[in-house]
Amino acid sequence: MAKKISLLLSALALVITSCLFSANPALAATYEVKMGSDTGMLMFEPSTIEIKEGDTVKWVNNKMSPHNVVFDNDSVKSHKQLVFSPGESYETTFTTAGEYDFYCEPHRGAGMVGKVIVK
Ligand SMILES: [Cu+2]
Repeated sequence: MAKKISLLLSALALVITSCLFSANPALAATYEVKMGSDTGMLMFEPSTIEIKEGDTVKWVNNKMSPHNVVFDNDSVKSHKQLVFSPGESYETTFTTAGEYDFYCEPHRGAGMVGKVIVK
């Protein structure tokens, strides 16, 4: 009788353990970066963003347009076409870990630069 109970308990433990270890699939996320701060500063907000491989950065036009997003020597990630209206946006998905610097062409001299860190 005792043996039967212990067998039942170990079976139960196995079921619980397998439930705990069935990990959720990692869902890709989208992170927003404002182009122009809420206070009207010529900057990306946040200027540095840390994401994971497969995640997407969405740049949303906010204030002080026109803006664009340029990654040096990378026409795939860049969005050179200027945005003028609030709410206009660009998206880039990052599939490879690394650090990616970008800037806004009209306002680079004013310090409107940013960085995407992909882990
Ligand atoms: Cu700009």
